[in-house]
Amino acid sequence: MMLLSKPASQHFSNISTFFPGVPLIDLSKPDSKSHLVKACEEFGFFKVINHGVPIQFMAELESEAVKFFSLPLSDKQKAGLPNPFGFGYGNNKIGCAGDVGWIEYLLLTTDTHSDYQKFASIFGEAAEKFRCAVNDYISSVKKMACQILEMLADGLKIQPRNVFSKLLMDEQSDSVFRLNHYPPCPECEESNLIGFGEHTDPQIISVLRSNNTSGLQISLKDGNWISIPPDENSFFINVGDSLQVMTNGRFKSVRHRVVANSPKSRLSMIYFGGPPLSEKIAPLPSLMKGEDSLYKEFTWFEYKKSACNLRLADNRLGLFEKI
Ligand code: GA4
Repeated sequence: MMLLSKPASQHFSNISTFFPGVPLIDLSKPDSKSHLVKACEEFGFFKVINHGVPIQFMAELESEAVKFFSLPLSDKQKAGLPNPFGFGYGNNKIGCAGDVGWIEYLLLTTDTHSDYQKFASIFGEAAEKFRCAVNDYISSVKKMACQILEMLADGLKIQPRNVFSKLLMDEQSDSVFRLNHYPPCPECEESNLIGFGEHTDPQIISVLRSNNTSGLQISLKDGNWISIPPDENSFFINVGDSLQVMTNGRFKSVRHRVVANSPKSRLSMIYFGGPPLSEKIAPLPSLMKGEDSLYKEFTWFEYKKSACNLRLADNRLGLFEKI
């Protein structure tokens, strides 16, 4: 991988080893709804098991991703430069405001048919295998994300139960998918090298699966950072900024980051379930019970556009909070 500059070492305080208290949700259990609501309120983050996504889809996509990231740089760059509204390959640079990380990645829309020309230009004949692996994986993970969102609506006792999930199911849904590769950096082991800097996800819900390499950390309400033990057979779910707004701050979008000082490669795949660009993002009246909205009204397009010009660590929702 080409680095723009020598990796900067960062000094973090209060990082525990692995944190045992991350909520674990068994999606096959009927009583999970209340646990889900509690996890979204307390952490904005949880791990799910018995998720119904075939392990074979996870393994196949991982193997296609490993093949992609093993290609010569010039081939990977055929995907074009990434932008938050589309497809592309990125190396070290994240977003448009100057953030960097020890990472290379592929950003994809969730409509693999419209991206097919780009796949074909990278993979030639192997393009269809890659596209199918992405497609199978996204379809299955999206279904699980919708199931979680419907259980959350039930847990919050609001109707209709597809009030959140319909936004992901909408044909115009602006969801994104990304494959992240954090190469090993043996000489950086002591330095807490930043793979992906701290941020919250702008969308409604994010579904992350990684290989068995550590690196993911989340920030607790008290500001302490904790490391999340990897688990290649489970998924980690993040509440995004949009869900925080729709619940008028009851659910918290979780601040997270990836440190990349592992002797092993970390590979993650993340589905970001977002609303249509024209959707108004505002607290649901059924959740307000007489309270005032904490946010000014905005569309997903306006939020996404403003996010592009800010640094990764910035509080993007700050611009839309009522004073
Ligand atoms: C974080 C979540 C997703 O990975 C992403 C990221 C996007 C990008 O990589 O282009 C952003 C980042 C993410 C938040 C703020 C902006 C946009 C980089 C950045 C500095 C694809 C997304 O939707 O928002």
